[in-house]
Amino acid sequence: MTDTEHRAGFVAVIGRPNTGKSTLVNALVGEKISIVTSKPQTTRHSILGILTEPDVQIVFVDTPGLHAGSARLINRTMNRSAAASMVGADLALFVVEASGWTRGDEHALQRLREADIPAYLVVNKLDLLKRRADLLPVLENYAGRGSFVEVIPVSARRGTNLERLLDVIRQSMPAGPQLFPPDARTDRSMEFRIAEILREKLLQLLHQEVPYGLAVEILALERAPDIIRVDAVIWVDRESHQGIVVGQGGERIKAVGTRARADLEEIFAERFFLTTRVNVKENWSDNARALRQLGFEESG
Ligand SMILES: Nc1nc2c(ncn2[C@@H]2O[C@H](COP(=O)(O)OP(=O)(O)OP(=O)(O)O)[C@@H](O)[C@H]2O)c(=O)[nH]1
Ligand SMILES: [Mg+2]
Repeated sequence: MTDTEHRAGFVAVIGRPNTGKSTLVNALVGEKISIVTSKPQTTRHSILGILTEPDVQIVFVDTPGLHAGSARLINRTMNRSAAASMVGADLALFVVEASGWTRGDEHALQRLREADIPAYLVVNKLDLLKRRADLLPVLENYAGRGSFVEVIPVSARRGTNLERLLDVIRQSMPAGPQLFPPDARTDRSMEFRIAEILREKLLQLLHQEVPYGLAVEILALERAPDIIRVDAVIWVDRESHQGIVVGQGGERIKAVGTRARADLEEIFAERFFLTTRVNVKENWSDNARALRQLGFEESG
């Protein structure tokens, strides 16, 4: 293979929930592709983030955090989606946190072993280590836990060491033509991304058990010359959550709309007009038909 040969490939970004996978994909691609919150199980679908450079195209697959416990159908669907993303991937980034190796990491690592693809161990949230001297023992301890090509410490949030990570990924991509058009950033529709941004704001503004019972569906998207009109439904899985999401005098739902609109206008460089309402769909997260309607793949 000569240096001038074009390379392209898929990189599955996997790990337990909340390690910073989506933050990392957004930082590597240079655009907000995937939503980020402080709550585990934020990402529910596999989402492509595409980085196109003159000589290489890297297709990152952000995935739902792998987790044990498959009480509800949505959890089984999320885990299956993450595992499926490793099939056919050229490379995996196994993302853990610098602050400690957990049982959740061990569980996720087992799924990686089953996939049998080359993996880099990405030790994220480096910025949270109090002393630099703490890093080396952490890296040594982690390296022996699996068979990784290399261990790379980063801070996805601060952008630390991401160039180094990108360099090794570039080198690992197989020779081949572009897999997506050069201007593509993701495989997801505008509707999907709008629903996700709304869900991000809801997750950020809600606490305890409510967030896990939320889903957002876009009923209509109309492109007028100077504005995009969006009609969205927020589904909750029990009656008592409806009022919590709406908030007193509609305050919370209004804040969600305002924050979502600000993000959308930045991402898409268009003006948005959002209409949202909150409806109840009892127990949707354990219902195959409801999951299919909400765009969950392979939820049989
Ligand atoms: N301090 C610090 N926080 C980070 C870093 N990267 C991500 N975070 C935070 O970690 C939390 C989880 O980030 P996400 O990117 O949503 O994590 P995820 O792995 O995609 O989570 P799931 O989608 O739930 O699996 C958020 O509060 C992020 O801001 C980092 O490098 N440093
Ligand atoms: Mg995520």
